[in-house]
Amino acid sequence: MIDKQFEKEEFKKSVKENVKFLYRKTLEEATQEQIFQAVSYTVKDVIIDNWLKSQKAYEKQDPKIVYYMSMEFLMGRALGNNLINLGAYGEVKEALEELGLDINCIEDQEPDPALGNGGLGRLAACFLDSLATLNYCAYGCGIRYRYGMFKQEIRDGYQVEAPDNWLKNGYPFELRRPEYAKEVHFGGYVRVEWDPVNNQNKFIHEGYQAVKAVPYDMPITGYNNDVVNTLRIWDAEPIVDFNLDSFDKGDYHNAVEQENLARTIVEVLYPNDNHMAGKELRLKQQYFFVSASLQAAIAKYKKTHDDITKLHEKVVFQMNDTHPTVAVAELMRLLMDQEGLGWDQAWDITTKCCAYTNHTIMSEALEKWPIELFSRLLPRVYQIIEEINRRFILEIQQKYPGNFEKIKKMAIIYDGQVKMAHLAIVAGYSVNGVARLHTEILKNQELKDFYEMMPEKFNNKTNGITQRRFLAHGNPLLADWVTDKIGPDWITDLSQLSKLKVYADDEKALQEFMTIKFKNKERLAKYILEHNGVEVDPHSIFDIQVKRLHEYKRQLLNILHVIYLYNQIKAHPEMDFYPRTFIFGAKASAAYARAKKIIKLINCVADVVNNDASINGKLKVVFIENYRVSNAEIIFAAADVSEQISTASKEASGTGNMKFMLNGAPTLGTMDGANVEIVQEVGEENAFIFGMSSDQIINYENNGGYDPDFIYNTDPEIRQVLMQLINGTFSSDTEMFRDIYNSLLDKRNMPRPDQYFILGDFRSYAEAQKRVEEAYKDEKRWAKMALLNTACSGKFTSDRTIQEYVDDIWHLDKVVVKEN
Ligand code: 26V
Repeated sequence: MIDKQFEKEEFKKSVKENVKFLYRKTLEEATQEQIFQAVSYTVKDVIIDNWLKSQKAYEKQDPKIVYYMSMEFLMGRALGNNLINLGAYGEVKEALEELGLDINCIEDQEPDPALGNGGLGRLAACFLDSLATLNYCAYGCGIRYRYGMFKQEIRDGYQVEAPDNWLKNGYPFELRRPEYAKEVHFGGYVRVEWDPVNNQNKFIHEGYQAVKAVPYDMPITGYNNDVVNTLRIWDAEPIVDFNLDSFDKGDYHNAVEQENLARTIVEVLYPNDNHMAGKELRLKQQYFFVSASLQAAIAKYKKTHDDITKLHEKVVFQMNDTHPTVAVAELMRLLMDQEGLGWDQAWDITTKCCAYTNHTIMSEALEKWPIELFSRLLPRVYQIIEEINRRFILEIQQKYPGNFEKIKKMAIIYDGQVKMAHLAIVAGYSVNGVARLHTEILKNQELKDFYEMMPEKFNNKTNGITQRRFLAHGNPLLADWVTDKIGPDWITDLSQLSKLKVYADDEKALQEFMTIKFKNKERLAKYILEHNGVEVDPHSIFDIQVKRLHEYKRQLLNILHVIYLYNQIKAHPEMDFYPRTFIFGAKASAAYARAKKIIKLINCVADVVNNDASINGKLKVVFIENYRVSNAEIIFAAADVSEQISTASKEASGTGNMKFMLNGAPTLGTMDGANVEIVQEVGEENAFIFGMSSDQIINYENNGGYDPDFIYNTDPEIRQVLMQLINGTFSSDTEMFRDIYNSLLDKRNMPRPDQYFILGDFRSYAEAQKRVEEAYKDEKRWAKMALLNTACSGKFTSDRTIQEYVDDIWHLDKVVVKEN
């Protein structure tokens, strides 16, 4: 049953009233943006009722709560998603049409809340959607960055970063909660005092700077179950009273410093993905949101429970990578210094409350903080980590007497650094990887010593994605077709998609499936024309690679192959060649020079290829500017080929691969991350697999023997492509791509030339691309492959992932909010 407020007449009335109250305008006078705000307020009204209802249900049922602690939540737009989950999208679309408005244009007014970089942040957002949909009580805990992920502009082929001021018009889907503000302390020193009453030392933190953490809550709606959970993101404000106090004391300097700290701490999301820079402000951000979130969680628990030693029965903190790992020490501090527990009791609780997910094995991404910085910024927390470390080393010595190698490799504090992953593993009761292969590599390579010492902690949770956003909302044509064929249950039970397998040889169904794909390609072509000014042919193969730009993801392999194809077509104009559009979308970290050069290369190749009349439009290259969640939805729906070509062993899981698959695009990929499981589900004959295995790669890395120079010298076509990087083919400045060329061949490139085995996999990739072309030419075969990809994608719903977390790690209780 649809909510009364969404009935058309009621809804239209409400939108008009909101426009009047908010802007003193009539609908005709209002801008699209103002109408977006008015529509959102109407939707928020409904949500707030359910929010209160959920709150009440939780209070009554007292379920265990998961706090998903993450520096990043890449939410994407809320309006359309909320309408889908409230079951009101169709109704609202029609109501807006009757007002002469297009729901797509209204949705396009919403800024894309981009409080995350890529995979890790988007995963957090999918998890919140699944948690609410599966009736679990969950809080997302994060930071309300003033500026989210930068906006990418392409100027003269270069990436230019522009600030993302997502709050400038006010964000309708957030609620400021000043009554839940918490104080967070930085710097200062620790004074030790004997407490004769409790017969123990007291640790008193003094001389610190204080910041007020003020939460903003965003509603997270479940699908058709009236559940509304909360994403709580913290803003920083100066502590006014303290300021006045300081002025009184003449401590003007300190007051100004506190004000500055408050202003800078949540200013901007660090736009690196997979690279640890060791910036002090980043550690401040981490501690800031962790401390505030833990204080809030404990306060909430204590409101209805009086025994803090049973905290773990009602609360679990899941740490999204090591970024929030300071939580284990902060929880110890709160339990000891605030709640008065002793070490052993506090440790017992902490190690039953905290769990850790690893998202990468790239060594550059492992977080290590210099002792000097850490102890200066968080003196009391550092003391606690030292004690955790001391006790852990004793344990190592007990288990491996005389083995100092073990201590060196496993200590939390070593070589002047605090190693956050080690802290997370030692204090967490669960350590999980994000795809089967990734978890195996953790157990057998990266974290081998820890796995040997505490095997019971390690487990796998293969990632997933929410079908509500990436099919129901992003691909309405396919969503309706699926519902037409198998009913609507897939929306909350994606395994239902396997029922589509019976259509794999049904010509009519295949035809319908491919017609929908074509319409989605037309939709993307229109987007590309409007936003990039490039005309693309929806009859060509849409071959798409969208993800953050990183060398290990090998966008370079893709574009070098495009150059190779271009050479082939030029050399053999008569050659049979199915028209192809290579589509890229990627942001490079602002400080990652080589990644930015690869963007420039893609754009330079596009310039040459797209303007070469002699190739007859057979090849097109497009770089979609400002790839983000909102345009991703359109892109996945329109893909023929999903490029997942990371160097084997490097991509922990990937989640874009799953979004493509769900939307009926076969994977062209390496046996890396979750690709392995995708192939297992869909069958090798419905994917295009190439390249070295992770074992081969790891073997080369450990034992040497890889020689890109040999490939260069013995394969003239590869050599030609590489020469073109430095002979003026794609830039009159022959030095433009020298660094890229050198990265592949120069012995001085560290740790070795062609670190990501691009030349080593090139031939195998080109050959797989050839198989793609052959398969595509056979229309029926291709349609069957595409359909089977959708039909076999059921495993990759984040609903399945979340249920596994619940069963194996969190042990949450289901709540009932909606009475039947
Ligand atoms: C790491 C770092 C390192 C320190 C500096 C700032 C910073 C910011 C973000 C990150 C996250 C990198 C890890 C990451 O995004 N991993 C991705 O996680 C996805 C979800 O599990 C997974 O699908 C991708 O394969 C994996 O690369």
